Amino acid sequence: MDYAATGQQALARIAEAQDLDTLEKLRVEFLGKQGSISALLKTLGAMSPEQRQDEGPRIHALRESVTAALGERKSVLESAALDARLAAETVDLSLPAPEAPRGTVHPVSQVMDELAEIFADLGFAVASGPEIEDDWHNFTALNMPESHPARAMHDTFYFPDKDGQGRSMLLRTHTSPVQIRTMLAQGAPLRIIAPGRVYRSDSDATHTPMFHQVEGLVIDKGIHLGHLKWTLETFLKAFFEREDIVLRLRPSYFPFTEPSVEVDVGFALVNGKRVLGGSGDAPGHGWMELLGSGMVNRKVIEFGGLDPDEWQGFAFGIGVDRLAMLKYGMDDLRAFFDGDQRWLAHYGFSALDVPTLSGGVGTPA
Ligand code: 2U9
Repeated sequence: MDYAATGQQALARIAEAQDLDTLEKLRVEFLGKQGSISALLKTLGAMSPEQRQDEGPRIHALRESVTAALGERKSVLESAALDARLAAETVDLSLPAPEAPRGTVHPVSQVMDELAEIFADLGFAVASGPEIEDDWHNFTALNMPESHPARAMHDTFYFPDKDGQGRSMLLRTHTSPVQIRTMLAQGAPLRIIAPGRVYRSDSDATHTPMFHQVEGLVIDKGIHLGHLKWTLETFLKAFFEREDIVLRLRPSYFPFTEPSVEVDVGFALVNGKRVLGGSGDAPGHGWMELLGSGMVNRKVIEFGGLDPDEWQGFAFGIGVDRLAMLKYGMDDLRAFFDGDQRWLAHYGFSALDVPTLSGGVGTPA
């Protein structure tokens, strides 16, 4: 049989194909299951061995030349198609870019940034430490002995194993161990705040098992309650962006401070809502308990590796979540940790609005 003529015809038609669809049809026509060259290959089975030896190589050569021609034509047509697309399609650089989804800064992070900014201005550094603590740093060094109720299993999350020194491991119940670690590592004088997550076995509308605190510690010579009161007043005025913040100090008790004071802030009732500012004793006003503080207990100064006859200090602790609620008007603490996108979009802050003192610290949502 004259395979050469068949081959020439096929190659000519392949060379003439003007698009990839036509080329694919030709491939099926020649090499598909029912294709003409496939049919020729099938005839080999019915041939005598001599005939097959003669015709086999010619049929295979025909198939190979057609296969090669299809491949070459395909790449020519593909690059022509690409050239045509490149020539026809243009990118309009003047179009606005599509909106990228934008997250928000969580109010807790925002308030922590505001606190760091305000206290930096007062000369305080930000200190941090582990959230998994041992009971010495979390309790013993803070003058909370073995018998202290806060150590009980129903208040504190313990790990089943002890550390290498046989100390119980737990999720820190306050950020105070950070101050102990900083005193031991850096000595005195010291001005630090320790913001961060803390954990207590507590859960209801106003308590979550994890919440945020900021604690402050000043250690220096001749420090007294006057320094504490001025620092808190200056901080609260900057944070709430009001000059008329009035403090009331009440005697209290904490194991780590002596004397200890509870700090109340005066508020007014405006349309049934509490607005900080003014004396709580004024008509229509009241006092709101806001934070705890005191002069650092001598024993705690000793646990921090310092001589309490030489060094004195004051310390305070505040709930950051509570501060955020008071300043930005949320009423349910639990929503802080639900991760609801709508809540975050409503109460969140733009990452581009970094709190600054000159800008009034709080930035518009
Ligand atoms: C060292 C010495 C003393 C930190 C203090 C408080 C008082 C306090 C609470 C406020 C609300 C915890 O978040 S809260 O539940 N804190 O009342 N914290 S004095 O005293 C320290 C800390 C570290 C070395």
